[in-house]
Amino acid sequence: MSERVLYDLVASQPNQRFSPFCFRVKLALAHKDLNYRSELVRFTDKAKIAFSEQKLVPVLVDIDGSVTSDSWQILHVLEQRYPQAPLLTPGDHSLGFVRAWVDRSLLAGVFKVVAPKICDLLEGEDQAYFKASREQRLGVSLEALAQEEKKYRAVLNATLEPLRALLTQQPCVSGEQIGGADVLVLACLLWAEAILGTDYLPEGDPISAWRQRQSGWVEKAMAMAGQTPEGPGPRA
Ligand SMILES: N[C@@H](CCC(=O)N[C@@H](CS)C(=O)NCC(=O)O)C(=O)O
Repeated sequence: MSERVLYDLVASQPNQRFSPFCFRVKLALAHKDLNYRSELVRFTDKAKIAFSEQKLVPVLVDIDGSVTSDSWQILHVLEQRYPQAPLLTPGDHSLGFVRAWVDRSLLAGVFKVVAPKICDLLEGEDQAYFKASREQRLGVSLEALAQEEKKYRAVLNATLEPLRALLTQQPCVSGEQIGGADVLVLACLLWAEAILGTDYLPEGDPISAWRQRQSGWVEKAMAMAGQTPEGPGPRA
């Protein structure tokens, strides 16, 4: 038996940790009360996670030394090994739709607003790598995205509409209690919040009320990760 370690993305300061995929794992570990140590990985620090035989974080090394990468895989591994405080319902495949919406619509919507600001938080080779790789992926320059920020904020707001409608009907994304869908959505919105601050949502938005109800969970996750509450956004 040894310690549990989460490899988490970091910008240029130790509190600048905003990866939505890493937030998924931090939220799940907090929910299940599983302690761990954070190992910080910069964008170009690929050597640090070479043992996982791929190039992305999160990577989780569990206390038995087993290595899992990919947040979705990690959520399933944690659920199987640590069924306390369950997040996934056996046989319920509807979470796949939430994952697809988050991965294809919500993440993309947030990304177009935050990407230029993330670039500003990076330095040196990390900044150059981020700019080149993201511009190639999007087919547009980060400067062009920044110029259209208002438009992309409006697109993000419209993308959030189904979530908004759902949260006027029920207290959690998963229903009465938090579950895997809350992890996927909250992790993505914590990314937005870390970069944009909390006021990226319109006043009185039911999504903000749901986010507020998750404050205890988020604070616990941040504390367990050794992350200061301020984060890198306008509040830092
Ligand atoms: N499908 C993966 C995606 C992980 C991913 O894209 N991680 C980003 C951080 S948010 C990363 O490691 N980026 C490093 C890079 O772009 O080289 C998951 O769910 O974990």
